[in-house]
Amino acid sequence: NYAIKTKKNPKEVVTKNVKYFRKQLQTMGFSYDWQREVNTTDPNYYKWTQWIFLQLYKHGLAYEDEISVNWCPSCKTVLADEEVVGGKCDRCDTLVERKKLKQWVLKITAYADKLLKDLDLLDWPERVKTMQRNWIGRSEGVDIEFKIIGHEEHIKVFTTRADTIFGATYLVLAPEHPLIKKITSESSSSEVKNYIEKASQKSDFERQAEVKEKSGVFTGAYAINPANRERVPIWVSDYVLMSYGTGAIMGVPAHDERDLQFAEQFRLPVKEVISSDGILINSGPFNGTPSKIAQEKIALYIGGKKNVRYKLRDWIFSRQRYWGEPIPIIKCPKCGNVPLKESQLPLKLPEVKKYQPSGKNESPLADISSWVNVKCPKCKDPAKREVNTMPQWAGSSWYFLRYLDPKNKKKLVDIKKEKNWMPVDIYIGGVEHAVLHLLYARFWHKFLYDIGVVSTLEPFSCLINQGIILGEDGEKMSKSRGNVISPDDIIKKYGTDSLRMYEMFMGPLSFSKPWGSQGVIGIYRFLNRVWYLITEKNPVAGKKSKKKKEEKLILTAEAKRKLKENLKDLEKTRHKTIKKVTEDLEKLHFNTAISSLMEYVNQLYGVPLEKVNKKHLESLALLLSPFAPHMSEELWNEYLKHRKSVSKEKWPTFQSHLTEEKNFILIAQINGKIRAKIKTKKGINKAEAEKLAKSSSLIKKYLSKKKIKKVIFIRDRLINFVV
Ligand code: ANZ
Ligand code: ZN
Repeated sequence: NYAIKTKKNPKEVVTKNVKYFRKQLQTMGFSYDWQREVNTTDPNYYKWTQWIFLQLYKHGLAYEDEISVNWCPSCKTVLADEEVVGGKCDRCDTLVERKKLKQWVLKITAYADKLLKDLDLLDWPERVKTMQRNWIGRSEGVDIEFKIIGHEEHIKVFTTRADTIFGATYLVLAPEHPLIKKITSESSSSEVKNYIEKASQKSDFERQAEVKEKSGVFTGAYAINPANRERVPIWVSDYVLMSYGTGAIMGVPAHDERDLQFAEQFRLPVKEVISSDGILINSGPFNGTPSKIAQEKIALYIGGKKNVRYKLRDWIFSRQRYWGEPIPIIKCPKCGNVPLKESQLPLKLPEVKKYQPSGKNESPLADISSWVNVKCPKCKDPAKREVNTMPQWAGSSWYFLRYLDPKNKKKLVDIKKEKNWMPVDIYIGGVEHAVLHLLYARFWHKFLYDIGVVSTLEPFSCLINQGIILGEDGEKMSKSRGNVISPDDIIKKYGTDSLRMYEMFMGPLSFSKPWGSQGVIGIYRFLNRVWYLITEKNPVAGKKSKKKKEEKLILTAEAKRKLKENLKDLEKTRHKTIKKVTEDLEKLHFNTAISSLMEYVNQLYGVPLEKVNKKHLESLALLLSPFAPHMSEELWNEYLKHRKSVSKEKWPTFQSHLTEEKNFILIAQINGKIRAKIKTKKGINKAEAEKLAKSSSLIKKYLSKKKIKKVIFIRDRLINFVV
């Protein structure tokens, strides 16, 4: 889209952007292994994307279908259901239209059950799992047949509420239902035809919208309700979708909101069949049966067939773009679709001058006759290449596997390497991927598992949705709002380490939070404090400060004792800080880890510099290194005089007995109200705590002339006098 808009060749645009991204990532000091860089638009990479497509094809999971699809008139391409957000194109916000086109489709529905069940194996945010569950939309129900009066055929409906069948007062067919033509009476036919015509212009999204006004038309035909043998009219309405269930429903207006709206609009009878306490009424032999039980019984009574239905649709995989992986299929007038041989991969995207969409429902590749016209590999007669390309989701559905073995020419990934690395331990990404990339990648992975390419059922064991950084005004950053903070500017002013560390300090990783200019400055100052602490204590050779000699400390005995105590305390803080930062990092609680580093530095500033042991400064530099790697490296090598890079050093360790707090604050209450807080030793018993509290003047005054009825004691926490 960007290339078309700016009239630049997409290949040049991508090359330039990759270079720019790489530079930005390197500036940030991220610890990526650049030898494993992959590029989904590189033929050496997409050879394997095409290879996966061929395997899907061979297993009957890639097929062509003439279907009604989402069409973006601005992008001039077909979109997957997942790319249509609120009825609009996810990329350009244009209202999506419906078109009937022949498309490649991937049979993700064959994996619906596995995709649903295996969500239980994942340590993912509950809301993402819920989104996937709803998107897959499994429903257990019953298919029921209604005999059409005067015709041989039956209308099959899908219902999750067979218990309500005695209240089914009409049937509704989706406008695309194949039986409509056959059963519509002559007097209704032109009206029905008009209605179908209009409905075909609406997208499924519009049709599902919660509108009060329902539309519909009577076919003139009737069916028999199999439960009570009553005659029910057959209607057509677009609130019933052809793509779900059987494309036909039984209308039960008394117990379904949409059916009620429809019935009221068209004055159809409303018949209550379940009482307010869930017992069947007006239901012949089932009167008095609880609704849940009746569901099973009625299904049996009318010969309904139990069925499981999914909302999930197959994945429309063709795009009418130039820039995408070519689909490795040759279309022969005689042999039909003929897949390329694996040895013919990669099928390279031809370099072209014109890459704008033609607007003729096909990719611009169709115009490159030298590329399109080939011989059929089977019969050698003239044939044509498939001209549609794959969607942008293809290459990203398996890229994490290629990182493990990026240069392998023989295989997508070596199985030993795959076994060693997979699954991905932590995957951090935005929630907007919930039913797109994260579902597609799981589908492909499960397929690769089934054909023995990978050894794990799931690709990503733990998922974390990071929050987004908002503008200072608390709104999403956008050019039009003028609230965009450029990382490049921040880096110029305060350095990469300040930027990194501030982003980690802003709050929990999963929260969205506004940028704060003062916040970056705060971190910048903190880093300066660390810098001076270490460089003053350890000036580089040659610059030895004279100050040090002049400042001889003369201390009283009391001050000496105090200093000794402070230094002891400081050593404990060192161990506590190591523990806190280590554990917080593992939990990705960066902000609290940084807070503890700040407290540590404050305490270090509380004792004279020359009394600070070097091990404090070393621990500090090591603990700081994941947050501020550039500055830590400089301190580690230049001032603390170590040879190895700080990133190659061992992580500091702590001794647990030094991290344990010996004291605690005893909360003393009278009738549940806090009256005093007393610092004391951990582990004291009830009698000791009572004695201590009673000796406090704050408590004494509340207890005088009062009778103590009860004393509640919680170890190492509180004591409460009920008076
Ligand atoms: C009668 C009934 C009575 C229903 C009642 C619901 C409540 P889920 O859970 O979403 O699967 N339905 C079936 N196919 C449909 C289609 N193609 N287009 C629109 N609606 C369709 O819901 C299943 C219910 O959705 C089915 O059960 C059917 O309405 C409706 F008190 O049948 B029910
Ligand atoms: Zn678009």
